[in-house]
Amino acid sequence: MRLVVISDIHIGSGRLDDCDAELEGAIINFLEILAKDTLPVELVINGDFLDFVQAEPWQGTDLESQTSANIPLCFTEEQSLEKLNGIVAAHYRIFDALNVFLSSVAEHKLVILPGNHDVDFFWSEIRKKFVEVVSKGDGGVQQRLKFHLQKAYQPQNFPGVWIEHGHQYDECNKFEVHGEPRWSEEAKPVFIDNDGKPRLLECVGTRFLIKFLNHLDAEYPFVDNVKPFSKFVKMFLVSSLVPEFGLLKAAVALWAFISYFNKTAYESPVDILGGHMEQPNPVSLFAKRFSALSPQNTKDLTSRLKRDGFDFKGMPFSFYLRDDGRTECLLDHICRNPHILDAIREEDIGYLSKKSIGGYLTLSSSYLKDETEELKAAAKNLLATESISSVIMGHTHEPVDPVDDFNYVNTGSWTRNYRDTKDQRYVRSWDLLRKSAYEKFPFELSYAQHSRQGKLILYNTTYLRGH
Ligand SMILES: [Mn+2]
Repeated sequence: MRLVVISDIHIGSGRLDDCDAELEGAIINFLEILAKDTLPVELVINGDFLDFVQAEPWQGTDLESQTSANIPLCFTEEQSLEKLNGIVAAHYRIFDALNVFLSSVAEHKLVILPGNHDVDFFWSEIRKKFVEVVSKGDGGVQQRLKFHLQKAYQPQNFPGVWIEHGHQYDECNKFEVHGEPRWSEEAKPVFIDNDGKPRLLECVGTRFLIKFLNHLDAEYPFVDNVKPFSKFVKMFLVSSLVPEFGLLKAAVALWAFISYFNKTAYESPVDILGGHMEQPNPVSLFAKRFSALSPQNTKDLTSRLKRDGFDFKGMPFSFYLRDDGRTECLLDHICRNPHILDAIREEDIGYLSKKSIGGYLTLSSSYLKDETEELKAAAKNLLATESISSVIMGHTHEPVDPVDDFNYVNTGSWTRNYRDTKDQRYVRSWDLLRKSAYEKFPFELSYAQHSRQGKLILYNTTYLRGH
């Protein structure tokens, strides 16, 4: 038996779908190769196989709700099902390839673990529909397709192997309520909302995507492809605080993110932000950012704010930028009504260079936790347990190769991801996140295998467009 582990394929549908034709082809090709393997294969898809958060429908106020105790919730089972139907329609060839894989060798097996983008697998209707689509009614195939709704999967045939998506070690994407994990059959990430409807628990990362990033993604399709999240915040989101270096919309999204942490019952924001938010004060950076708007933009924004119910109390816009308390009040209003920013036109998006951003770099250093390191630390702890000898995770989208004394791999992602190259080190702009920057986002197909000697191997091939 051969153990093959992949993760983070993010198959979606519609405008925000990361899985383009080239990627789809690569996935099908991979499954066809596995199908032909004469040795029985246990294929484990370790989370974020499908992307429900970005699959259509992703707009609409009905996608979010909360419990009577203000715990944020997102999709109902019905909404998840609508999303799944869209994904299947857009990528039926991948589901066919899974069927071919399972039906070509009678011992081939598929195990699916949910990740933070497909927590929807906790719904029974989603699992039922998935099995129906992949098995095409074949009972033998159905028996060899399993979902594992627990924190980690330890395959019976491979003692000592621990497989886990990894989001539970990521402050922004973990599923927890009042310190209790909600990621198992016994403690499902499902709660009843104010209207009595069962819905999925919404982690901070998902909330951020639904509220802000998904809207930017339409124009900048690669905003969610700079991973891990902390890297994106450091490179792009924080830059938007500096006039002419990014979108005001993005800056506001960043503010919403920070204040969201301050207002929830989650862990202290200081844990996530590294305690460096005071130097320099982000509110004053926002004030500076707003002050730098052109007179026309200021005028348009002011009238839009008035129209949307912001009470200027007879004072000019600039009055609200002179004092931190007032600026915060303005920001909170915009966060609740982000469409207000449609009133302004932003054209000049400068390059980020080491020289010209001084203050930005100060703010960004140790801004967020480094997810890749967080997961490595968790793997180290697991490996210290006697019964665990190999750890496989995903989630961060940054592949990690095993080293001699550390039998841990991260399978990265099959989506296009930004790679830092030497010549690009200090010159980047928001333009990089537009569709035209395609070639800067190669993809890497990585999969982990477990050798007979108990060592993990990570195979990867980088694909560049046209290569
Ligand atoms: Mn993930």
